[in-house]
Amino acid sequence: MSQPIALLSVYDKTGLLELAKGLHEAGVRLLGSGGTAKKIREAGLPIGDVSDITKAPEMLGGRVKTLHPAVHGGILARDIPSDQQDLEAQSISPISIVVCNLYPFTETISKPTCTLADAVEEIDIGGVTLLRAAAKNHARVSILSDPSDYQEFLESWKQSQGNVDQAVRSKLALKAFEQTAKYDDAISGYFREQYASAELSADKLAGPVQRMALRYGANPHQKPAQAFVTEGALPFKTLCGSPGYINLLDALNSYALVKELQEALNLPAAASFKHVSPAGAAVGVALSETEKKVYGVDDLKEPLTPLASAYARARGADRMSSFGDFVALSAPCDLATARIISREVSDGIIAPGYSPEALEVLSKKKGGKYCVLEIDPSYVPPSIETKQVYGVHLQQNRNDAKIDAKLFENVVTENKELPQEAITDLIVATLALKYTQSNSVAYAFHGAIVGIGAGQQSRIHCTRLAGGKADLWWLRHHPQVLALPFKKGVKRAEKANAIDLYVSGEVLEGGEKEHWESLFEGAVVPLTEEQKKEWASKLDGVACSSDAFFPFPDNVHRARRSGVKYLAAPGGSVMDARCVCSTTERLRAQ
Ligand code: 93A
Repeated sequence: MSQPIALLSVYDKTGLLELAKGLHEAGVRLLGSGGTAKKIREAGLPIGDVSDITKAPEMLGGRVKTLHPAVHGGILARDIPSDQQDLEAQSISPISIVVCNLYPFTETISKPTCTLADAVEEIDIGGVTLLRAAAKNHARVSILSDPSDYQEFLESWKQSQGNVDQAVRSKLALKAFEQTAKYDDAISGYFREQYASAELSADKLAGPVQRMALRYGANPHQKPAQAFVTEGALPFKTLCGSPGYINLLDALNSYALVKELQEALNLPAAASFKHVSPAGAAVGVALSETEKKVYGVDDLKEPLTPLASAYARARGADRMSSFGDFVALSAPCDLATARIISREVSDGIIAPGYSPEALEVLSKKKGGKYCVLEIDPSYVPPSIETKQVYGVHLQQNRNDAKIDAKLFENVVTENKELPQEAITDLIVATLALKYTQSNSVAYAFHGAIVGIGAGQQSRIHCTRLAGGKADLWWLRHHPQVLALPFKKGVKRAEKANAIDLYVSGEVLEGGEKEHWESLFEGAVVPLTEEQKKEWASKLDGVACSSDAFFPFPDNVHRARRSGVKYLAAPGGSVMDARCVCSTTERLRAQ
Protein backbone atom coordinates (compact mmCIF):
# COMPACT_ATOMS: atom_id res chain seq x y z
CA MET A 1 0.00 0.00 0.00
CA SER A 2 1.28 3.47 -0.86
CA GLN A 3 2.20 5.92 1.86
CA PRO A 4 -0.84 7.85 3.12
CA ILE A 5 -0.82 11.58 2.42
CA ALA A 6 -1.99 14.42 4.66
CA LEU A 7 -2.56 17.87 3.21
CA LEU A 8 -2.24 20.69 5.72
CA SER A 9 -3.43 24.26 5.11
CA VAL A 10 -4.31 26.18 8.24
CA TYR A 11 -4.68 29.82 9.21
CA ASP A 12 -4.85 29.07 12.93
CA LYS A 13 -1.64 27.15 13.54
CA THR A 14 -2.50 26.07 17.10
CA GLY A 15 -1.38 22.45 17.75
CA LEU A 16 -0.05 22.20 14.19
CA LEU A 17 3.48 21.10 15.05
CA GLU A 18 2.35 18.36 17.45
CA LEU A 19 -0.04 17.05 14.83
CA ALA A 20 2.56 17.16 12.05
CA LYS A 21 5.08 15.39 14.27
CA GLY A 22 2.57 12.68 15.20
CA LEU A 23 1.50 12.11 11.62
CA HIS A 24 5.10 12.00 10.45
CA GLU A 25 5.96 9.45 13.12
CA ALA A 26 2.96 7.38 12.04
CA GLY A 27 4.41 7.21 8.53
CA VAL A 28 2.18 9.81 6.88
CA ARG A 29 3.60 11.95 4.08
CA LEU A 30 3.00 15.63 4.73
CA LEU A 31 2.13 18.28 2.17
CA GLY A 32 1.43 21.90 3.09
CA SER A 33 0.40 25.22 1.60
CA GLY A 34 2.87 28.17 1.83
CA GLY A 35 2.83 29.35 5.44
CA THR A 36 1.76 26.02 6.87
CA ALA A 37 4.59 24.10 5.17
CA LYS A 38 7.09 26.76 6.17
CA LYS A 39 6.19 26.55 9.85
CA ILE A 40 6.43 22.76 9.90
CA ARG A 41 9.67 22.74 7.95
CA GLU A 42 11.21 25.29 10.31
CA ALA A 43 10.43 22.94 13.18
CA GLY A 44 12.67 20.37 11.50
CA LEU A 45 9.92 18.10 10.20
CA PRO A 46 9.90 16.88 6.60
CA ILE A 47 7.05 18.34 4.54
CA GLY A 48 6.47 18.85 0.84
CA ASP A 49 4.84 21.87 -0.77
CA VAL A 50 1.46 21.68 -2.44
CA SER A 51 3.25 22.88 -5.55
CA ASP A 52 5.21 19.58 -5.57
CA ILE A 53 2.02 17.84 -6.67
CA THR A 54 0.35 20.66 -8.58
CA LYS A 55 3.51 21.61 -10.42
CA ALA A 56 2.11 25.14 -10.24
CA PRO A 57 3.20 27.91 -7.92
CA GLU A 58 0.89 29.68 -5.51
CA MET A 59 -0.35 32.68 -7.47
CA LEU A 60 -2.39 35.88 -7.41
CA GLY A 61 -0.86 36.87 -4.10
CA GLY A 62 -2.11 33.69 -2.41
CA ARG A 63 -5.62 33.70 -3.90
CA VAL A 64 -4.79 30.40 -5.61
CA LYS A 65 -2.86 28.02 -3.38
CA THR A 66 -4.58 24.66 -3.32
CA LEU A 67 -7.19 25.03 -6.04
CA HIS A 68 -5.95 22.37 -8.45
CA PRO A 69 -7.11 18.99 -9.85
CA ALA A 70 -4.03 17.33 -8.35
CA VAL A 71 -5.29 18.36 -4.92
CA HIS A 72 -9.02 17.92 -5.38
CA GLY A 73 -8.69 14.80 -7.53
CA GLY A 74 -6.57 13.34 -4.72
CA ILE A 75 -9.19 14.26 -2.12
CA LEU A 76 -12.40 13.45 -3.99
CA ALA A 77 -11.40 10.10 -5.55
CA ARG A 78 -13.44 7.19 -4.26
CA ASP A 79 -12.24 3.62 -3.77
CA ILE A 80 -13.79 2.58 -7.06
CA PRO A 81 -11.94 1.34 -10.15
CA SER A 82 -12.97 4.22 -12.45
CA ASP A 83 -11.76 6.85 -9.97
CA GLN A 84 -8.51 4.95 -9.42
CA GLN A 85 -7.98 4.76 -13.19
CA ASP A 86 -8.54 8.52 -13.48
CA LEU A 87 -5.97 9.17 -10.75
CA GLU A 88 -3.43 6.88 -12.41
CA ALA A 89 -4.01 8.49 -15.82
CA GLN A 90 -3.21 11.92 -14.33
CA SER A 91 -0.47 10.64 -11.96
CA ILE A 92 -2.39 11.91 -8.93
CA SER A 93 -1.91 10.34 -5.49
CA PRO A 94 -4.92 9.91 -3.21
CA ILE A 95 -5.00 12.11 -0.11
CA SER A 96 -6.24 10.50 3.11
CA ILE A 97 -6.19 13.37 5.62
CA VAL A 98 -6.97 17.06 5.13
CA VAL A 99 -6.18 19.55 7.89
CA CYS A 100 -7.68 22.97 7.25
CA ASN A 101 -9.09 25.99 9.02
CA LEU A 102 -10.15 29.22 7.37
CA TYR A 103 -9.13 32.86 7.12
CA PRO A 104 -10.71 34.75 10.04
CA PHE A 105 -13.47 36.52 8.12
CA THR A 106 -15.67 37.32 11.15
CA GLU A 107 -12.79 38.77 13.19
CA THR A 108 -11.69 40.89 10.24
CA ILE A 109 -15.09 42.44 9.54
CA SER A 110 -15.64 43.19 13.22
CA LYS A 111 -12.70 45.60 13.19
CA PRO A 112 -13.97 49.17 12.83
CA THR A 113 -11.28 49.98 10.27
CA CYS A 114 -12.20 47.08 7.97
CA THR A 115 -12.84 48.19 4.39
CA LEU A 116 -14.83 46.31 1.78
CA ALA A 117 -11.52 45.38 0.08
CA ASP A 118 -10.17 43.97 3.37
CA ALA A 119 -13.31 41.88 3.78
CA VAL A 120 -13.17 40.61 0.21
CA GLU A 121 -9.56 39.53 0.59
CA GLU A 122 -10.48 37.59 3.70
CA ILE A 123 -12.96 35.34 1.90
CA ASP A 124 -11.36 31.93 1.91
CA ILE A 125 -12.05 30.00 -1.29
CA GLY A 126 -9.46 27.27 -1.41
CA GLY A 127 -9.85 26.39 2.27
CA VAL A 128 -13.64 26.08 2.00
CA THR A 129 -13.12 23.89 -1.06
CA LEU A 130 -10.70 21.67 0.86
CA LEU A 131 -13.16 21.35 3.75
CA ARG A 132 -16.12 20.59 1.52
CA ALA A 133 -14.27 18.18 -0.73
CA ALA A 134 -12.78 16.20 2.13
CA ALA A 135 -16.08 16.24 4.07
CA LYS A 136 -17.95 15.10 0.97
CA ASN A 137 -15.59 12.16 0.58
CA HIS A 138 -15.65 11.22 4.26
CA ALA A 139 -16.22 7.62 3.24
CA ARG A 140 -12.45 7.58 2.69
CA VAL A 141 -10.97 10.90 3.85
CA SER A 142 -10.57 12.38 7.35
CA ILE A 143 -11.09 16.14 7.58
CA LEU A 144 -9.60 17.94 10.59
CA SER A 145 -11.09 21.42 10.82
CA ASP A 146 -10.64 22.07 14.54
CA PRO A 147 -7.31 21.98 16.43
CA SER A 148 -9.08 20.54 19.46
CA ASP A 149 -9.64 17.32 17.49
CA TYR A 150 -5.95 16.75 16.55
CA GLN A 151 -4.90 14.78 19.61
CA GLU A 152 -7.80 12.34 19.62
CA PHE A 153 -7.54 11.84 15.87
CA LEU A 154 -3.82 11.07 16.10
CA GLU A 155 -4.49 8.43 18.69
CA SER A 156 -7.20 6.73 16.66
CA TRP A 157 -5.01 6.92 13.53
CA LYS A 158 -2.15 5.25 15.33
CA GLN A 159 -4.32 2.64 17.05
CA SER A 160 -6.09 1.71 13.83
CA GLN A 161 -2.89 1.92 11.80
CA GLY A 162 -4.45 4.40 9.44
CA ASN A 163 -7.89 2.83 9.26
CA VAL A 164 -9.84 5.20 11.49
CA ASP A 165 -13.41 4.29 12.16
CA GLN A 166 -16.05 5.52 9.76
CA ALA A 167 -17.85 7.03 12.78
CA VAL A 168 -14.80 9.23 13.45
CA ARG A 169 -14.67 10.41 9.83
CA SER A 170 -18.43 11.05 9.79
CA LYS A 171 -18.27 13.23 12.89
CA LEU A 172 -15.33 15.17 11.51
CA ALA A 173 -17.19 15.68 8.22
CA LEU A 174 -20.25 17.05 9.97
CA LYS A 175 -18.07 19.51 11.86
CA ALA A 176 -16.48 20.69 8.62
CA PHE A 177 -19.91 21.16 7.01
CA GLU A 178 -21.10 23.16 10.03
CA GLN A 179 -18.02 25.34 9.71
CA THR A 180 -18.45 26.10 6.03
CA ALA A 181 -22.16 26.84 6.64
CA LYS A 182 -21.31 29.26 9.44
CA TYR A 183 -18.57 30.84 7.35
CA ASP A 184 -20.95 31.35 4.42
CA ASP A 185 -23.53 32.83 6.79
CA ALA A 186 -21.00 35.39 7.99
CA ILE A 187 -20.10 36.30 4.40
CA SER A 188 -23.70 36.64 3.19
CA GLY A 189 -24.54 38.58 6.37
CA TYR A 190 -21.73 41.02 5.66
CA PHE A 191 -22.74 41.57 2.05
CA ARG A 192 -26.43 41.81 2.95
CA GLU A 193 -25.42 44.66 5.19
CA GLN A 194 -23.36 46.28 2.43
CA TYR A 195 -25.60 45.77 -0.56
CA ALA A 196 -29.20 45.07 0.50
CA SER A 197 -29.83 47.07 3.59
CA ALA A 198 -32.02 49.98 4.66
CA GLU A 199 -30.21 52.09 7.17
CA LEU A 200 -31.99 54.25 9.66
CA SER A 201 -31.99 57.37 7.52
CA ALA A 202 -35.42 58.17 6.11
CA ASP A 203 -34.44 58.45 2.45
CA LYS A 204 -33.36 54.83 2.28
CA LEU A 205 -36.52 53.43 3.77
CA ALA A 206 -38.64 53.65 0.64
CA GLY A 207 -38.46 50.37 -1.27
CA PRO A 208 -38.54 46.78 -0.03
CA VAL A 209 -35.08 45.70 1.11
CA GLN A 210 -33.60 42.43 2.23
CA ARG A 211 -32.24 43.71 5.51
CA MET A 212 -33.10 46.46 7.92
CA ALA A 213 -30.82 47.70 10.66
CA LEU A 214 -32.70 48.24 13.89
CA ARG A 215 -31.76 50.82 16.48
CA TYR A 216 -31.61 48.10 19.13
CA GLY A 217 -33.15 44.78 20.08
CA ALA A 218 -35.73 44.01 22.77
CA ASN A 219 -33.89 46.39 25.15
CA PRO A 220 -31.85 49.52 24.39
CA HIS A 221 -28.57 47.84 25.37
CA GLN A 222 -29.13 44.94 22.94
CA LYS A 223 -27.05 46.16 20.00
CA PRO A 224 -26.56 45.50 17.16
CA ALA A 225 -29.99 44.42 15.97
CA GLN A 226 -31.41 43.74 12.54
CA ALA A 227 -34.28 42.17 10.61
CA PHE A 228 -33.61 40.26 7.41
CA VAL A 229 -34.65 37.51 5.08
CA THR A 230 -32.18 35.28 3.29
CA GLU A 231 -34.13 35.27 0.05
CA GLY A 232 -35.82 38.10 -1.83
CA ALA A 233 -36.87 41.16 0.14
CA LEU A 234 -38.49 41.78 3.50
CA PRO A 235 -42.26 41.38 3.02
CA PHE A 236 -42.94 44.92 4.22
CA LYS A 237 -41.72 48.41 3.59
CA THR A 238 -41.57 51.34 5.94
CA LEU A 239 -43.69 54.29 4.83
CA CYS A 240 -43.12 56.36 7.96
CA GLY A 241 -41.08 56.17 11.16
CA SER A 242 -38.61 53.42 11.90
CA PRO A 243 -39.74 50.15 13.45
CA GLY A 244 -37.99 48.69 16.46
CA TYR A 245 -37.43 45.04 17.29
CA ILE A 246 -40.60 44.66 19.41
CA ASN A 247 -42.60 46.69 16.86
CA LEU A 248 -41.69 44.08 14.27
CA LEU A 249 -42.58 41.17 16.55
CA ASP A 250 -45.98 42.80 17.12
CA ALA A 251 -46.43 43.79 13.47
CA LEU A 252 -45.66 40.39 11.97
CA ASN A 253 -47.66 38.39 14.51
CA SER A 254 -50.64 40.72 14.43
CA TYR A 255 -50.76 40.83 10.65
CA ALA A 256 -50.70 37.03 10.52
CA LEU A 257 -53.70 37.06 12.86
CA VAL A 258 -55.80 39.58 10.93
CA LYS A 259 -54.99 37.92 7.63
CA GLU A 260 -56.30 34.62 8.97
CA LEU A 261 -59.35 36.29 10.52
CA GLN A 262 -60.28 37.83 7.20
CA GLU A 263 -59.72 34.55 5.36
CA ALA A 264 -61.79 32.60 7.88
CA LEU A 265 -64.73 35.01 8.15
CA ASN A 266 -64.62 36.96 4.92
CA LEU A 267 -64.77 40.25 6.80
CA PRO A 268 -62.08 42.89 7.24
CA ALA A 269 -60.23 42.35 10.49
CA ALA A 270 -58.16 44.42 12.89
CA ALA A 271 -55.95 43.71 15.86
CA SER A 272 -54.47 45.81 18.61
CA PHE A 273 -51.24 44.22 19.84
CA LYS A 274 -49.19 44.86 22.90
CA HIS A 275 -46.09 42.94 23.95
CA VAL A 276 -46.59 40.33 21.23
CA SER A 277 -50.10 39.32 22.28
CA PRO A 278 -53.44 40.73 21.15
CA ALA A 279 -55.08 43.18 23.56
CA GLY A 280 -57.97 43.12 21.12
CA ALA A 281 -58.90 41.61 17.76
CA ALA A 282 -62.10 41.84 15.78
CA VAL A 283 -63.81 41.50 12.44
CA GLY A 284 -65.90 44.24 10.85
CA VAL A 285 -69.29 43.68 12.48
CA ALA A 286 -71.26 46.96 12.49
CA LEU A 287 -71.54 48.80 15.82
CA SER A 288 -74.81 49.64 17.56
CA GLU A 289 -75.25 53.22 18.80
CA THR A 290 -74.39 52.11 22.36
CA GLU A 291 -71.30 50.27 21.14
CA LYS A 292 -70.17 53.37 19.28
CA LYS A 293 -70.30 55.24 22.60
CA VAL A 294 -68.53 52.46 24.50
CA TYR A 295 -65.76 52.36 21.91
CA GLY A 296 -65.53 56.15 21.78
CA VAL A 297 -66.30 56.49 18.08
CA ASP A 298 -69.79 58.02 18.30
CA ASP A 299 -68.35 61.45 17.53
CA LEU A 300 -66.40 60.38 14.44
CA LYS A 301 -67.21 62.53 11.41
CA GLU A 302 -66.50 59.83 8.86
CA PRO A 303 -69.05 57.02 8.58
CA LEU A 304 -67.70 53.79 10.08
CA THR A 305 -66.53 51.42 7.37
CA PRO A 306 -66.42 47.69 8.21
CA LEU A 307 -62.63 48.01 8.68
CA ALA A 308 -63.09 51.01 10.99
CA SER A 309 -65.68 49.03 12.99
CA ALA A 310 -63.21 46.17 13.30
CA TYR A 311 -60.50 48.46 14.66
CA ALA A 312 -62.94 50.31 16.96
CA ARG A 313 -63.90 46.94 18.47
CA ALA A 314 -60.31 45.69 18.67
CA ARG A 315 -59.08 48.88 20.26
CA GLY A 316 -62.09 49.29 22.54
CA ALA A 317 -62.18 45.84 24.14
CA ASP A 318 -59.48 46.57 26.68
CA ARG A 319 -58.56 50.21 26.31
CA MET A 320 -56.05 50.10 29.13
CA SER A 321 -54.05 47.26 27.58
CA SER A 322 -54.30 48.77 24.10
CA PHE A 323 -52.63 52.02 25.18
CA GLY A 324 -49.60 52.43 22.87
CA ASP A 325 -50.61 49.49 20.70
CA PHE A 326 -49.36 48.21 17.38
CA VAL A 327 -52.28 48.03 14.94
CA ALA A 328 -52.76 45.42 12.24
CA LEU A 329 -55.36 45.64 9.51
CA SER A 330 -56.26 42.92 7.03
CA ALA A 331 -57.33 45.39 4.34
CA PRO A 332 -55.92 48.71 3.09
CA CYS A 333 -56.36 51.41 5.71
CA ASP A 334 -59.13 53.89 4.87
CA LEU A 335 -59.66 57.41 6.19
CA ALA A 336 -62.23 56.45 8.87
CA THR A 337 -59.89 53.85 10.36
CA ALA A 338 -56.94 56.23 10.20
CA ARG A 339 -58.99 58.89 12.00
CA ILE A 340 -59.78 56.52 14.88
CA ILE A 341 -56.12 55.56 15.16
CA SER A 342 -54.98 59.16 14.96
CA ARG A 343 -56.86 60.01 18.17
CA GLU A 344 -55.36 57.13 20.16
CA VAL A 345 -51.96 56.66 21.73
CA SER A 346 -50.43 54.08 19.41
CA ASP A 347 -46.95 53.00 18.33
CA GLY A 348 -47.46 51.87 14.78
CA ILE A 349 -49.52 50.09 12.18
CA ILE A 350 -49.15 47.37 9.59
CA ALA A 351 -51.61 47.01 6.71
CA PRO A 352 -51.58 45.83 3.10
CA GLY A 353 -51.96 49.42 1.85
CA TYR A 354 -53.19 52.91 2.71
CA SER A 355 -55.46 55.34 0.94
CA PRO A 356 -53.59 58.61 0.30
CA GLU A 357 -55.82 60.44 2.84
CA ALA A 358 -55.30 57.74 5.46
CA LEU A 359 -51.53 57.84 4.96
CA GLU A 360 -51.55 61.60 5.27
CA VAL A 361 -53.38 61.40 8.62
CA LEU A 362 -51.11 58.66 9.98
CA SER A 363 -47.88 60.30 8.78
CA LYS A 364 -48.65 63.30 10.96
CA LYS A 365 -48.99 61.22 14.11
CA LYS A 366 -46.27 61.35 16.78
CA GLY A 367 -44.70 64.37 15.14
CA GLY A 368 -44.16 62.37 11.95
CA LYS A 369 -42.55 59.43 13.74
CA TYR A 370 -45.55 57.08 13.78
CA CYS A 371 -44.40 53.73 12.39
CA VAL A 372 -46.34 52.89 9.24
CA LEU A 373 -45.55 49.55 7.58
CA GLU A 374 -46.99 48.29 4.33
CA ILE A 375 -47.08 44.51 4.12
CA ASP A 376 -47.15 42.52 0.91
CA PRO A 377 -50.38 40.51 1.28
CA SER A 378 -49.17 37.87 -1.19
CA TYR A 379 -46.16 37.02 0.97
CA VAL A 380 -46.06 33.39 2.12
CA PRO A 381 -43.67 32.71 5.01
CA PRO A 382 -41.49 29.59 4.86
CA SER A 383 -43.01 26.57 6.54
CA ILE A 384 -40.08 25.93 8.88
CA GLU A 385 -39.38 28.48 11.58
CA THR A 386 -36.28 28.60 13.75
CA LYS A 387 -35.41 30.58 16.80
CA GLN A 388 -32.45 30.54 19.10
CA VAL A 389 -32.69 30.47 22.86
CA TYR A 390 -29.53 30.54 24.95
CA GLY A 391 -27.53 29.45 21.93
CA VAL A 392 -29.81 26.52 21.17
CA HIS A 393 -31.67 26.49 17.86
CA LEU A 394 -35.30 25.46 18.16
CA GLN A 395 -36.99 24.54 14.93
CA GLN A 396 -40.56 23.65 14.12
CA ASN A 397 -43.13 23.68 11.37
CA ARG A 398 -45.17 26.89 11.39
CA ASN A 399 -48.48 26.62 13.19
CA ASP A 400 -50.63 26.03 10.11
CA ALA A 401 -53.67 24.68 11.95
CA LYS A 402 -56.72 25.91 10.09
CA ILE A 403 -59.29 27.55 12.34
CA ASP A 404 -62.70 27.54 10.68
CA ALA A 405 -66.26 26.41 11.31
CA LYS A 406 -65.26 22.76 10.79
CA LEU A 407 -63.26 22.87 14.01
CA PHE A 408 -66.44 23.33 16.01
CA GLU A 409 -68.53 20.52 14.54
CA ASN A 410 -68.01 18.17 17.47
CA VAL A 411 -70.60 19.58 19.90
CA VAL A 412 -70.44 17.42 23.02
CA THR A 413 -73.20 18.96 25.14
CA GLU A 414 -76.90 18.09 25.15
CA ASN A 415 -77.56 21.42 23.50
CA LYS A 416 -76.35 21.08 19.93
CA GLU A 417 -77.47 24.52 18.83
CA LEU A 418 -74.60 26.62 17.52
CA PRO A 419 -75.80 29.79 15.77
CA GLN A 420 -73.71 31.45 13.08
CA GLU A 421 -72.82 34.38 15.40
CA ALA A 422 -71.47 31.93 17.96
CA ILE A 423 -69.33 30.21 15.31
CA THR A 424 -67.98 33.61 14.26
CA ASP A 425 -67.11 34.45 17.85
CA LEU A 426 -65.53 31.04 18.46
CA ILE A 427 -63.37 31.50 15.36
CA VAL A 428 -62.33 34.99 16.52
CA ALA A 429 -61.50 33.74 20.02
CA THR A 430 -59.62 30.66 18.83
CA LEU A 431 -57.65 32.50 16.16
CA ALA A 432 -56.66 35.17 18.69
CA LEU A 433 -55.34 32.40 20.94
CA LYS A 434 -53.22 31.08 18.08
CA TYR A 435 -51.30 34.37 18.23
CA THR A 436 -51.28 34.79 22.00
CA GLN A 437 -48.60 33.68 24.43
CA SER A 438 -49.32 30.02 25.07
CA ASN A 439 -51.69 28.89 27.83
CA SER A 440 -54.48 31.32 27.37
CA VAL A 441 -58.24 31.76 27.26
CA ALA A 442 -60.23 34.27 25.18
CA TYR A 443 -63.84 35.47 25.33
CA ALA A 444 -65.47 36.91 22.20
CA PHE A 445 -68.75 38.65 21.44
CA HIS A 446 -70.10 40.38 18.34
CA GLY A 447 -67.04 39.34 16.33
CA ALA A 448 -64.54 40.79 18.80
CA ILE A 449 -62.33 39.69 21.64
CA VAL A 450 -63.81 41.08 24.87
CA GLY A 451 -61.38 39.52 27.32
CA ILE A 452 -58.15 37.64 26.98
CA GLY A 453 -56.13 35.91 29.68
CA ALA A 454 -52.73 35.43 28.10
CA GLY A 455 -49.84 33.21 29.10
CA GLN A 456 -50.86 32.31 32.66
CA GLN A 457 -49.42 29.20 34.23
CA SER A 458 -52.79 28.06 35.53
CA ARG A 459 -55.83 27.53 33.32
CA ILE A 460 -58.30 28.87 35.88
CA HIS A 461 -56.16 32.01 36.15
CA CYS A 462 -56.46 32.44 32.36
CA THR A 463 -60.22 31.96 32.58
CA ARG A 464 -60.54 34.39 35.51
CA LEU A 465 -58.28 37.01 33.93
CA ALA A 466 -60.17 36.87 30.64
CA GLY A 467 -63.49 36.83 32.52
CA GLY A 468 -62.47 39.82 34.65
CA LYS A 469 -61.61 41.79 31.53
CA ALA A 470 -64.87 40.80 29.85
CA ASP A 471 -66.77 41.90 32.97
CA LEU A 472 -65.14 45.33 32.88
CA TRP A 473 -65.80 45.60 29.15
CA TRP A 474 -69.47 44.81 29.75
CA LEU A 475 -69.76 47.22 32.67
CA ARG A 476 -68.53 49.94 30.34
CA HIS A 477 -71.88 49.49 28.52
CA HIS A 478 -73.79 50.40 31.72
CA PRO A 479 -75.93 53.52 31.22
CA GLN A 480 -74.37 55.08 34.33
CA VAL A 481 -70.91 54.72 32.79
CA LEU A 482 -72.02 56.11 29.45
CA ALA A 483 -73.47 59.11 31.29
CA LEU A 484 -70.35 59.89 33.36
CA PRO A 485 -70.14 63.70 33.44
CA PHE A 486 -66.62 64.23 32.12
CA LYS A 487 -65.43 67.80 31.99
CA LYS A 488 -64.70 69.24 28.57
CA GLY A 489 -61.12 68.78 27.45
CA VAL A 490 -60.39 65.55 29.36
CA LYS A 491 -58.16 63.49 27.07
CA ARG A 492 -59.28 60.14 25.67
CA ALA A 493 -56.60 58.13 27.45
CA GLU A 494 -57.41 59.88 30.72
CA LYS A 495 -61.11 59.10 30.25
CA ALA A 496 -60.32 55.45 29.58
CA ASN A 497 -58.27 55.31 32.76
CA ALA A 498 -60.98 57.05 34.81
CA ILE A 499 -63.68 54.71 33.49
CA ASP A 500 -61.50 51.71 34.25
CA LEU A 501 -61.12 52.88 37.84
CA TYR A 502 -64.87 53.49 38.07
CA VAL A 503 -65.99 50.08 36.75
CA SER A 504 -63.33 48.14 38.61
CA GLY A 505 -64.43 49.83 41.86
CA GLU A 506 -60.87 50.71 42.90
CA VAL A 507 -60.82 52.47 46.25
CA LEU A 508 -58.93 55.69 45.66
CA GLU A 509 -57.35 57.85 48.32
CA GLY A 510 -55.60 61.17 48.72
CA GLY A 511 -54.21 62.87 45.63
CA GLU A 512 -55.25 60.07 43.29
CA LYS A 513 -58.87 60.40 44.45
CA GLU A 514 -58.74 64.17 44.10
CA HIS A 515 -57.35 63.93 40.60
CA TRP A 516 -59.97 61.39 39.59
CA GLU A 517 -62.80 63.56 40.94
CA SER A 518 -61.41 66.63 39.21
CA LEU A 519 -62.11 65.03 35.83
CA PHE A 520 -65.87 65.24 36.35
CA GLU A 521 -68.48 67.97 36.59
CA GLY A 522 -69.88 67.39 40.08
CA ALA A 523 -69.97 64.23 42.21
CA VAL A 524 -70.01 60.78 40.66
CA VAL A 525 -72.18 58.07 42.17
CA PRO A 526 -70.40 54.71 42.30
CA LEU A 527 -72.02 51.56 40.95
CA THR A 528 -73.20 49.34 43.80
CA GLU A 529 -72.40 45.63 43.93
CA GLU A 530 -76.10 44.88 43.30
CA GLN A 531 -76.14 47.10 40.22
CA LYS A 532 -73.02 45.40 38.91
CA LYS A 533 -74.49 41.95 39.54
CA GLU A 534 -77.75 42.84 37.92
CA TRP A 535 -75.93 44.26 34.90
CA ALA A 536 -73.69 41.17 34.62
CA SER A 537 -76.76 38.94 34.48
CA LYS A 538 -77.85 40.71 31.29
CA LEU A 539 -74.84 39.49 29.34
CA ASP A 540 -75.41 36.22 27.50
CA GLY A 541 -74.25 34.46 24.36
CA VAL A 542 -70.52 35.12 24.82
CA ALA A 543 -68.14 32.59 23.24
CA CYS A 544 -65.06 31.35 25.04
CA SER A 545 -62.11 29.43 23.66
CA SER A 546 -59.24 27.78 25.48
CA ASP A 547 -55.95 26.69 23.90
CA ALA A 548 -55.81 23.57 26.10
CA PHE A 549 -58.33 21.38 27.88
CA PHE A 550 -60.05 22.52 31.05
CA PRO A 551 -58.60 20.45 33.85
CA PHE A 552 -61.53 21.19 36.20
CA PRO A 553 -65.14 22.38 35.83
CA ASP A 554 -64.35 25.54 37.84
CA ASN A 555 -63.39 27.09 34.48
CA VAL A 556 -66.87 26.38 33.12
CA HIS A 557 -68.53 27.97 36.15
CA ARG A 558 -66.27 31.03 35.98
CA ALA A 559 -66.86 31.50 32.24
CA ARG A 560 -70.61 31.28 32.71
CA ARG A 561 -70.50 34.14 35.23
CA SER A 562 -69.28 36.35 32.36
CA GLY A 563 -72.14 35.41 30.05
CA VAL A 564 -70.38 32.55 28.26
CA LYS A 565 -72.80 30.30 26.43
CA TYR A 566 -70.45 28.68 23.92
CA LEU A 567 -67.24 27.01 24.99
CA ALA A 568 -64.56 25.57 22.75
CA ALA A 569 -61.66 23.61 24.19
CA PRO A 570 -59.63 20.60 23.16
CA GLY A 571 -60.56 17.42 24.98
CA GLY A 572 -58.17 15.14 26.79
CA SER A 573 -58.68 15.97 30.45
CA VAL A 574 -59.68 13.19 32.87
CA MET A 575 -62.32 15.73 33.88
CA ASP A 576 -63.75 16.14 30.35
CA ALA A 577 -67.05 14.48 31.23
CA ARG A 578 -67.45 16.61 34.38
CA CYS A 579 -66.69 19.81 32.42
CA VAL A 580 -69.24 18.92 29.72
CA CYS A 581 -71.81 17.98 32.33
CA SER A 582 -71.24 21.28 34.20
CA THR A 583 -71.73 23.21 30.99
CA THR A 584 -75.04 21.49 30.33
CA GLU A 585 -76.20 22.01 33.94
CA ARG A 586 -75.15 25.65 34.08
CA LEU A 587 -77.00 26.47 30.92
CA ARG A 588 -80.08 24.50 31.95
CA ALA A 589 -80.17 26.29 35.31
CA GLN A 590 -80.71 29.66 33.63
O1 93A B 1 -6.92 32.48 -0.96
S1 93A B 1 -7.41 31.15 -0.86
O2 93A B 1 -8.81 31.04 -0.87
N1 93A B 1 -6.89 30.24 -2.06
C1 93A B 1 -6.54 28.99 -1.91
O3 93A B 1 -6.33 28.31 -2.92
C2 93A B 1 -6.34 28.46 -0.61
N2 93A B 1 -6.00 27.23 -0.19
C3 93A B 1 -5.94 27.24 1.14
N3 93A B 1 -6.89 30.51 0.50
C4 93A B 1 -6.51 29.23 0.54
N4 93A B 1 -6.24 28.47 1.60
C5 93A B 1 -6.24 28.96 2.99
O4 93A B 1 -4.94 29.39 3.27
C6 93A B 1 -6.56 27.95 4.04
O5 93A B 1 -7.94 27.86 4.33
C7 93A B 1 -5.78 28.45 5.24
O6 93A B 1 -6.60 29.23 6.07
C8 93A B 1 -4.69 29.32 4.68
C9 93A B 1 -3.34 28.71 4.93
O7 93A B 1 -2.38 29.45 4.25
P1 93A B 1 -0.84 29.24 4.56
O8 93A B 1 -0.56 27.81 4.55
O9 93A B 1 -0.13 29.99 3.47
O10 93A B 1 -0.57 29.86 5.93
